Amino acid sequence: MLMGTTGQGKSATGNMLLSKQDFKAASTATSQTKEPSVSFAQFENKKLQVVDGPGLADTDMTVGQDREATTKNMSQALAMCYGSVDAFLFVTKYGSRFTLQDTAALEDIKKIFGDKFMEHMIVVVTNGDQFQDEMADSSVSFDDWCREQKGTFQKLYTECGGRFVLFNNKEKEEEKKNEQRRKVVEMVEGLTNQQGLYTSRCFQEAEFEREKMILKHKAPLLKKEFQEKICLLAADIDKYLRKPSESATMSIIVRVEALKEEIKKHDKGYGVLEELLKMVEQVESNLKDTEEFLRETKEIERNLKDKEELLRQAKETERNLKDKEELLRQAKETERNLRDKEKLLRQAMETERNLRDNKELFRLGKEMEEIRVKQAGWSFFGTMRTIGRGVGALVALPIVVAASGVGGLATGVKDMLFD
Ligand SMILES: Nc1nc2c(ncn2[C@@H]2O[C@H](COP(=O)(O)OP(=O)(O)O)[C@@H](O)[C@H]2O)c(=O)[nH]1
Ligand SMILES: [Mg+2]
Repeated sequence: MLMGTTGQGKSATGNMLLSKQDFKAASTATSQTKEPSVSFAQFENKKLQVVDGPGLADTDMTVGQDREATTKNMSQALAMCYGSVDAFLFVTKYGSRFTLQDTAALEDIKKIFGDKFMEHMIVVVTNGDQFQDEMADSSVSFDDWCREQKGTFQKLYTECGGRFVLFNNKEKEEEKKNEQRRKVVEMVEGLTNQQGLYTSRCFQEAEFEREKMILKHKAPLLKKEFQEKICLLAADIDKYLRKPSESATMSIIVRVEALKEEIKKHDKGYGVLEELLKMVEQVESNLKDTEEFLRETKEIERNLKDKEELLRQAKETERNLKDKEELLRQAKETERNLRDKEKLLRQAMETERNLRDNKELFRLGKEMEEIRVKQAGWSFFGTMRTIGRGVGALVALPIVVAASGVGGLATGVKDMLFD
């Protein structure tokens, strides 16, 4: 499977290997073949199957706009190999140096295909004609030159076990063409014998890192999108805090939860969008803090009102008490007055009684006087009667009638005097 950034000579290399022009080689780096294509050929009794892998535009790989599509194309290319690859031919042009773009592209390809990728990689350095021209006057071989390289190139050379091949796609001599074809085929065979095949299982094992890489490249866009949503949410929370209501709280809570869920869905547990999740959680925690603060303020307000009410009641009680004291004082005064009146009454009654007693005494006195006067009269006539009775007894019975007449006369006189 051929791979690498656009314009490095993938299609030309594929055509050279197959000895036919099945892959469309572009003359400019701008025209690219993004879709993979496959072709077969016979080379020295060996059946060759070559997949012209998806062209990774430099811009794609460095800016990382569409890793998802690239991965899709890669997996499509893998399917074209029936799920197993003998070798990945990473194509890079001699003379253009091993650029940062190449490094970035390779890093992403490694993530797409996983750990086993490097074990199955061969670096094909195209523009062999240019190399030969430059080295024409020196005895430096391609291998010598590779070993002399520094930096990322050297790192890559070591990493893939020195599997570097120089390729001249402009070669005209058939023997030289076959020679370079043979070199690549032998290297692939050696690799397969040593490492086995790269299979779709290896691809599956790389899924986690691949998805994470895709997400990482999508992250800036996603972050921008979510940051806008978070800003809107924060603005709405601010509005809500100025005029809190139960329905607004509910709607904000629902939105916070939905946003968290959406971020988690995109993150798929890779932690790439962790930062966004933290932002939403921060907004959520601010909301909770403010709500708590508002609740506390309301409670303080309520307590204050309660206290004010208590104070008011206490004052009223005090006022009532004073009123009662006044009433009590008045009652006592009334009682005192009553008692005074009672005393006066009692005195009046006593005076009356005394008066009555005096009157009685006076009456009794008078009566006694009268009795005394009567008694005095009675005693005179009694004496007279006794004398009369004595005289009568002495007089003879014949004069009893005359004596009784005198007695009756005396009694009639007495009754007339005292009744
Ligand atoms: N001189 C020279 N040009 C080459 C070589 N290989 C490819 N090219 C040219 O480089 C350009 C890009 O090649 P192409 O195969 O389309 O690159 P791809 O985008 O990787 O498929 C084309 O104009 C090719 O003719 C080479 O070995 N020597
Ligand atoms: Mg191409």
